[in-house]
Amino acid sequence: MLISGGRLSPEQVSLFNEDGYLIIDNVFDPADLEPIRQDLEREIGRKLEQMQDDGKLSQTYPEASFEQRVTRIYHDSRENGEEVLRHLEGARGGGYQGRCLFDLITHPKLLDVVSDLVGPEIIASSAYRIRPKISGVGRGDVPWHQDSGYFAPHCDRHLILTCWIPLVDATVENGCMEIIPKSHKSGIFRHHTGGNMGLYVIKDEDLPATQRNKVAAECPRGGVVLMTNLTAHCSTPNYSDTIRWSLDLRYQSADAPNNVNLWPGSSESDADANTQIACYPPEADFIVRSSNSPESVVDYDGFVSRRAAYEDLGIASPRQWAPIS
Ligand SMILES: O=C(O)CCC(=O)C(=O)O
Repeated sequence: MLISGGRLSPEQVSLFNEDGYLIIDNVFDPADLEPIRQDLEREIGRKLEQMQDDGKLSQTYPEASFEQRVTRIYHDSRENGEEVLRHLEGARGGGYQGRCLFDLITHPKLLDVVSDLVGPEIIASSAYRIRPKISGVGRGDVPWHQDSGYFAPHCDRHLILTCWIPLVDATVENGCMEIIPKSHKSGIFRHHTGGNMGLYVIKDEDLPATQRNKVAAECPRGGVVLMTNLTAHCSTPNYSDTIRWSLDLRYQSADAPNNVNLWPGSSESDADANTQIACYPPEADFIVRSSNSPESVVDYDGFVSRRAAYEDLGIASPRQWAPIS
């Protein structure tokens, strides 16, 4: 589906509300994604040189493409591949945090679309991820879940919008997501711990009967998959011989619970408040668009320092589930 004038039409907003997801093929010009792609390539190069200097690997495959290089490292040594992936992925404040990432998170074209669903006061919610899904390696396969399975229960009734952005065309072959339309209308499903890579998982028998209507969320480079936090989705194996690079970014209204005014670790009461209030307390939320208080919009340095402040805090995940049996 396409947008015109960079904004969602009222019909597209209704479709999103009805189905719990929407795939827009043309949010970005493919060229808009070049800076982050090139910066990730440079970051991978730097990391591999450092690992080579540390004597961890002899081959760094500088001639390999963005879609191939980390695969070669991974297939030579799982341990080295994991180290590179962890370096990039980002969780609890870590991972790749180049300016090009910030520029993408705050890209006006993306925020225009986000504002059509979330409203004009936009907070980039804490949990964003970079996902290089390597062919033939199951670590990138994500079991059925709702993002709210990870968020605090009091946030189930708020919209936390996922913007899933492929850096290459995402297809069934290279492991795009699958989505169950309208699943966001049934509240939170029971999750369990112990899915692939320790992720939360909804068992098949706990998924709604409409799972038979699941759709493959194929999306071209330049497009964005928009989803609610209650939309059930999973991510399928990569059967291609290239890496399926994507980012998932999240946004919410400033009216939804958040931790933008809390500086973690400054006092015990802050930490308590943080745990009770934010939708995903382990990581930092930050304001990316505001007409009410434009001065509160974070700049790149503010983004990096807020993320860093949460990095080693070890704040517990706000939602706990029983182990899978
Ligand atoms: O990128 C993927 O393969 C999975 C993404 C996902 O599950 C999510 O964004 O919640």
